[in-house]
Amino acid sequence: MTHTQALKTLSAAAVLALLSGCASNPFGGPHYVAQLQPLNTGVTGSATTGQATFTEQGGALTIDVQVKGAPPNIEHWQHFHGFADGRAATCPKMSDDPDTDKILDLLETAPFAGTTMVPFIAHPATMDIPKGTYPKADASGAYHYHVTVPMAELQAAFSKQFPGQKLDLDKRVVFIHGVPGSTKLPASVQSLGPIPAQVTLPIACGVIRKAG
Ligand SMILES: [Cu+2]
Repeated sequence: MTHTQALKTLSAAAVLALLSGCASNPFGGPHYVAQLQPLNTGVTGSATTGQATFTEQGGALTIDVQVKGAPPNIEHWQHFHGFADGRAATCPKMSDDPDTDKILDLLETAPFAGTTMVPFIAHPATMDIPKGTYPKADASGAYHYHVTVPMAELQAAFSKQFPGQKLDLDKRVVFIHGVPGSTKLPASVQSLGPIPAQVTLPIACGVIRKAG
């Protein structure tokens, strides 16, 4: 490639990066995208949508999550979920609800999506799912989460929690959770241990796919 060709390629990539509107890496390592589709709209009364991107560059992983249509003015738990046995996770559909409450709770996602793995909190490598700081939606139900974490640190924390497993982003799914604490839910709606079902109720899911 000549110098001029290289410059042209670089500028085209830079334009694409600007057009895509996220912190992408025109020159760097792998890039992954999850398109978030709404779940439990019957409870939220709105369609929670958005996009999560994962960009590896220079030994760091940048996690960027843009959400709209979420229940406003509350914190939203968000993680990637997956299987610790190498299986690829998928997003459940509302029709996969095994009981008759028409609500897909966290435990009912497990056969499709596995377990909660990495929290998208202020410091993901702490792996502190219950106590981490999650983003809060604004009055319109939107938020933007953006964090860069050293890849080695996150991988080490992950392998400690899930021995023998790698991050394997393209086998994971992103979940957004959370409805207001005042939301009435039937007793059939289950949660994780003592955590209220309103906190863990899935409101959007997206399969993470490797992008070109
Ligand atoms: Cu989750």
